[in-house]
Amino acid sequence: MKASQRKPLVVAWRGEDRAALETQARKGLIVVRYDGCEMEVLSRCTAPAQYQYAANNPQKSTESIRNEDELYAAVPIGAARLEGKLRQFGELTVKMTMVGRWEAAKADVRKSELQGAECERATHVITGMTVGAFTFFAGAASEDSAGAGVAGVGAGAKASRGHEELSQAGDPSQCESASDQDKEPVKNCSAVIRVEVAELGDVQTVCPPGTQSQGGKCVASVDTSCAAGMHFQAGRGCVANVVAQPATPAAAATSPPLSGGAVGQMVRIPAGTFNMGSNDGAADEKPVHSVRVASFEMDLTEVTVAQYAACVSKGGCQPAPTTIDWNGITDEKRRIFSEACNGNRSDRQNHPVNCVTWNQANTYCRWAGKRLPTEEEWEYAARGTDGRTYPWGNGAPGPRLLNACGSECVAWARERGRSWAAMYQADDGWATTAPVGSYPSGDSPFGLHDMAGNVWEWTASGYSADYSKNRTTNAFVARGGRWDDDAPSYVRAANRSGVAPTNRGNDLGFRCAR
Ligand SMILES: [Ca+2]
Ligand SMILES: [Ca+2]
Repeated sequence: MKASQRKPLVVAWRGEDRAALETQARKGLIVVRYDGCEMEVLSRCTAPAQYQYAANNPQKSTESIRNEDELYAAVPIGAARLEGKLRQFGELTVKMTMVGRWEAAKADVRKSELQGAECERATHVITGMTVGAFTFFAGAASEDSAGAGVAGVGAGAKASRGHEELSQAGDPSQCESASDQDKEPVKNCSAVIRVEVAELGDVQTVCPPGTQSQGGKCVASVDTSCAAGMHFQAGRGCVANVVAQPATPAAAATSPPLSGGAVGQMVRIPAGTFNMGSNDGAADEKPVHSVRVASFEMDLTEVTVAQYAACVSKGGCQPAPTTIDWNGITDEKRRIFSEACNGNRSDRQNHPVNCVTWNQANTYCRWAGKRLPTEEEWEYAARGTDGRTYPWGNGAPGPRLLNACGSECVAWARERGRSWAAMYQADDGWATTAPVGSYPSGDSPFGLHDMAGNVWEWTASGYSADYSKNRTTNAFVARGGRWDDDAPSYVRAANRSGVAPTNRGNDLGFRCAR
């Protein structure tokens, strides 16, 4: 199942079926039978947990669907019924105002824990639901207002083909009164727009010899073919034949005097052209497009607690925060998970600094005579030119390749009353962050450490809903996945996350470029 199909929009559902989700959510975890295209709610089967509501300030978003691939990725449930409308109108559009999310207190439910009737047919539980108001219509986004209903206008090849409402729920004007302090969705703005599903814990994909399960699909265990200029190395995948020597500290002498001096070893990344993005991932990774990146240098590792402290002691940076924060965070979450902030931990000097805002990351890089990398530079540095999925190649993530959520992290979460899923059924040695460079088998083709996992990394680039859209400055792109990720898709080199610049996550750090 593709990553996008784990977070399907449910805007094509019948109104009463969506309303049933709202009702059911107040009773307990929703159990479903889901095959990627059809979802059946098993209302008589229950899972032993509840949802908690996490509110945010109203957030507007528009999603455009222009071909069948996008249709099946965005609205997998009911997509077959919509193919005709898509052909007729050329485009389907979802306009959303989101005010919050129901979050399951427990995500890794095992089939044996289910109670009630029909549970033997269950495949997934719903672990999250985005709520608010939406309009789903056939036609382009621009045809929703002034030109609505006017067919055949325009002289160009892309003449307007009109507008037809397909479904609608909630009242966007009611959503305006929502805030991140809400304990539950505001009236008339509580429609379920998108659900997130997790496979039941003991459903396993059985794969033929020579392949392994990856996000529910069987893929070749090891791909030994490499692009020109690279060779295959057991345990590492394709690596560049020549890896440039790290820049010497002397090279930093040419940096502007703003700098506190070169901090952290850097690797020279040669200029190159690569295919950025992915057709297998989320909508924001599309379209795949060719990008030419000029030569630059990238920090070998994520910026560490000790490196950041050097900037603080010289007056260039504020102390690293010791709490997490983002819009809509609950007091309970802040209390439990701030523990994983490294800034004040003398035993974590060689761990990545985390819980820092975008501005704090940007300030540090400038102080060091560097800058944050663009997301183009970041993705190129992570995957090189051969189209590989992960920094190490195409093999599934495992406990020697990266620091993600293995059995150690599930146990850590359990001690804190949380039920988390594992990316792999093994112990990778570090429950939260790991010392930088602990997983050299997972290095990128240029020898960079931890380009998958450990902490997400801030980039200089504003987020866009996909590569054809304009970028915003309300959110910056973070890359690479993190220590608490439970699905391989999150640590793919093409995966993107748009993060508000003031967010401080215990799974979010950075590295610098120049
Ligand atoms: Ca781990
Ligand atoms: Ca990382």
